[in-house]
Amino acid sequence: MVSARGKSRWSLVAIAVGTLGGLCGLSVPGTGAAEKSPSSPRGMVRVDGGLFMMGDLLGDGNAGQPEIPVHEVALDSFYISRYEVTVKEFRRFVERTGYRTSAEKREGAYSQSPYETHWKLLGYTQTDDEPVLQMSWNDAATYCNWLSREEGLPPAYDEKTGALLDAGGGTTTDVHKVTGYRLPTEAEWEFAARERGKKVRFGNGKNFARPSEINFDAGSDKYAYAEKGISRKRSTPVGSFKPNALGLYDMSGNAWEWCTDVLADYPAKKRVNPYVAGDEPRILRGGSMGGDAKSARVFSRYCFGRADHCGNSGFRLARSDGSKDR
Ligand SMILES: [Ca+2]
Repeated sequence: MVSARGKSRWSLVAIAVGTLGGLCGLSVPGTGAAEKSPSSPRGMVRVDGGLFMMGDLLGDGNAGQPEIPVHEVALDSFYISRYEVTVKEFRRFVERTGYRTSAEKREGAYSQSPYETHWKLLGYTQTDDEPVLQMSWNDAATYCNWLSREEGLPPAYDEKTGALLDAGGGTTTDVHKVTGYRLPTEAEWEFAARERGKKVRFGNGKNFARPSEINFDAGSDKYAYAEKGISRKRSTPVGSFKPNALGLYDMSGNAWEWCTDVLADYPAKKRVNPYVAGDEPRILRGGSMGGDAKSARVFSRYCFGRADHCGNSGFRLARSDGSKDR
């Protein structure tokens, strides 16, 4: 479990990033809306399991952020969505259920910012194929459960506690006993973003960030591993930029992506299919349109409470494979 001191430190990180996220509610000229979007239905990529060294292998992380110690992780195979969940997909869920998001219910942090928005009111107009934003972890988990039920699968989450559920509806900490749609674990997310654990800095398989290749805030040139350029401060259609070697789009940048885990400091010892249970805060990965290149690194970790949300927060889906083949 994370220490009280650790929680305090992370709360400050979350607040700083949340403030940044609020800036994305500003209306600014869009630049990526006309770029190509996926023509085929959204699908998932099977990621073969394996061993990798999780954590900041390149030494770029903030001293106070626990991207280290680098430690060995073994993962079984899993599925992860090629794209972030889109406005169109989320709207279908809302139209069929009448669901109201945390932001619409004024739950969680950041809904009271000067740029108060929700997924239908962002301060700029999104197309249907842009990532749904202002998502809380609770919103993402509820969407996962709805989609599971739509397809006749057992729901993955207890929506009250945020706990994972196995196929029989019992609470589990073994992610591979979860049958329905869920969020990726933090380890799965990093493994997939790093093309099955390669030593790369960004989720498109590259070590240098260009705003023509990743939707991040490139308005400053603070880092040697990023090109200074445009700060869109808005989403781009999912799949606007080249994917990584696994065929995954926007693993760095665009929407910031919720993971299923609760925050904890990394241990030094090896972990197998790691999943950190608990209440909150929950992990976000990959940086976003409103974050700088440092936050878009595949190693970068942030967190919010379960009902918190901001103009950058979205998600993508995962499923367990069920086989033990690492
Ligand atoms: Ca993303």
